[in-house]
Amino acid sequence: MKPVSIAEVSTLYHRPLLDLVFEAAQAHRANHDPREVQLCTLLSIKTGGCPEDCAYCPQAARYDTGLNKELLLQTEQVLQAAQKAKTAGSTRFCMGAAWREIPDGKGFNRVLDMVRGVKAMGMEVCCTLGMATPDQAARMKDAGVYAYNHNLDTSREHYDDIISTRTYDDRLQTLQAISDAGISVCCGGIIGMGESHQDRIALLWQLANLNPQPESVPINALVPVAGTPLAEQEKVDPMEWIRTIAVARILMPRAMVRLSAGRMDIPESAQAMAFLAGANSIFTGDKLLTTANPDFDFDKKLLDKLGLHGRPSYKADITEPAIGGACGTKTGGACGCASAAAA
Ligand code: SAM
Ligand code: DTB
Ligand code: SF4
Repeated sequence: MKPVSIAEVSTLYHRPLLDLVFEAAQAHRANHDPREVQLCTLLSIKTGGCPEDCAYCPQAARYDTGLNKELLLQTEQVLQAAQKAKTAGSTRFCMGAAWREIPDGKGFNRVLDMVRGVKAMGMEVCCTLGMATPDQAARMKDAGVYAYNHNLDTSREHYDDIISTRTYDDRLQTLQAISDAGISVCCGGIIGMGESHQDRIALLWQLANLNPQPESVPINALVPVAGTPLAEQEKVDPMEWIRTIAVARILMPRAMVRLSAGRMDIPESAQAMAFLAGANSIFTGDKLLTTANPDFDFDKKLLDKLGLHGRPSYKADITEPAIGGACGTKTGGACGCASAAAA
């Protein structure tokens, strides 16, 4: 992928919204089945008590958010939750821990057991456990971790206003270790933390220039939690959320662009527009890690209304026949392109 300049990202970002959505929809249809949405479910396997100071996070020990701390769950509890998610149609299970970095020892060994168990169910396994070393990344790969989520969160310039206990370069190093181990990188950010448009542009620019580009890009809208320094932030304007999604789709055409935190406050019609603008993945189930998310039933109805359906697990690994037409799609005509349908 040719590097993109920050000026190019800025020009894209500032385009009239509907032009941007139209172009993003074309990029989406040229690279994905536009009817398909990846359904992922999160579980917090170790909750709260985190030593970091991420200003948005209800799990940071230093903020009084009223959260009940929980030690690392037992493998059996996790496998039960994964089975429930699978039964509800989810194909990726993501385990999150409120750790600064992965601690070597019993805890990590137990997480690797969880990974093996979830993988055996046929689900894609994702982990988000904080910073990881190359050796830990290799062990996760061996156990069957498919993707690792580690977000840049915001621009390099805005980062220091949000987190002081680890650096932007620490994050880039973990991403490198993950991708070197052959694990798929899931990396995105949060909007609505008081950042400028320029900060969003810089974040999107940084994500698009990761090498390789992330396989999935979670776009979170801040969930302001009482007790955190960002508790009083104004809610993100859904049109700005859609703009960010559209730019992510155009810059990272092959990635899964995920509607992540914040959907509870975003009207259904705006979520529909986000799918048009190229989003093709959501978190399902009534809880994210510690905060609320639309329940399975709400999302099922939403997808039905829009004519969307779930994406099978491990689809990226299945070699698809080159059935694309002039538009470059591999959707066998699902894009609506006459040349693809005829091919
Ligand atoms: N402790 C690990 C870490 O920081 O990498 C893993 C879990 S952490 C909660 C994963 C991501 O959740 C963060 O990087 C952030 O992007 C997102 N997140 C956390 N709290 C949020 C909030 N209140 N609103 C939106 N996104 C949030
Ligand atoms: C991501 O980017 N968003 C998810 C997932 N990766 C781990 C987490 C959102 C957490 C929102 C706050 C909470 O529920 O604690
Ligand atoms: Fe800890 Fe992760 Fe929350 Fe930061 S985002 S405080 S590292 S759990």
